[in-house]
Amino acid sequence: MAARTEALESILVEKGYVEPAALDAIVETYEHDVGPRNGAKVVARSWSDPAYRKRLLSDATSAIAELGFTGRAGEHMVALENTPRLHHLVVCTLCSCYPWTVLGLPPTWYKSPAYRSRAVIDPRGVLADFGVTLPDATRIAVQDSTSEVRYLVVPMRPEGTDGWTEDRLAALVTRDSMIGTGLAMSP
Ligand SMILES: [Co+2]
Repeated sequence: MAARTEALESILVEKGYVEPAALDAIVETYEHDVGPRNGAKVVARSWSDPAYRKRLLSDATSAIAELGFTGRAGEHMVALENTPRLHHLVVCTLCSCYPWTVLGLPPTWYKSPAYRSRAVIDPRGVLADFGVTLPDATRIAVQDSTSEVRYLVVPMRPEGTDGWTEDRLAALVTRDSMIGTGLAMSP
């Protein structure tokens, strides 16, 4: 499918029907504007509002829809909360299933065979590649996405953010922290 898509894209570009820059712009939009910012708002709300957090953890699809984020690849969402004892890392071992409505389009590495296999075999090694070192006591749970269920990781709220507004908090929530390959930024 990937080869077919690439072949189709190169023909369309060759014939002048699409601009590679336009395709890049669409991907950029999903990566930087539409996607992860949505997820960051969900995470910031869950950090600020205990009742919302409870709804998010029990029925993520509805809780995310409350903020207006619905659509393709977001129909069956599950939110997983990271804690000092348990860290969730999301992968799609089969292909590249990803929660578009909250995170946008998946980054290239998420689709790579290396990430998809190593995340399962050596999650700590993968985290180290991303610059994340967790205490030995923290268990890592690798979550395999499917086209049916897609995951949003709720990273731990950083220290020193008491009383922060949701907007300020959301700015600390990176895309990778919602996949589990990163942590939320420190203020
Ligand atoms: Co998949």
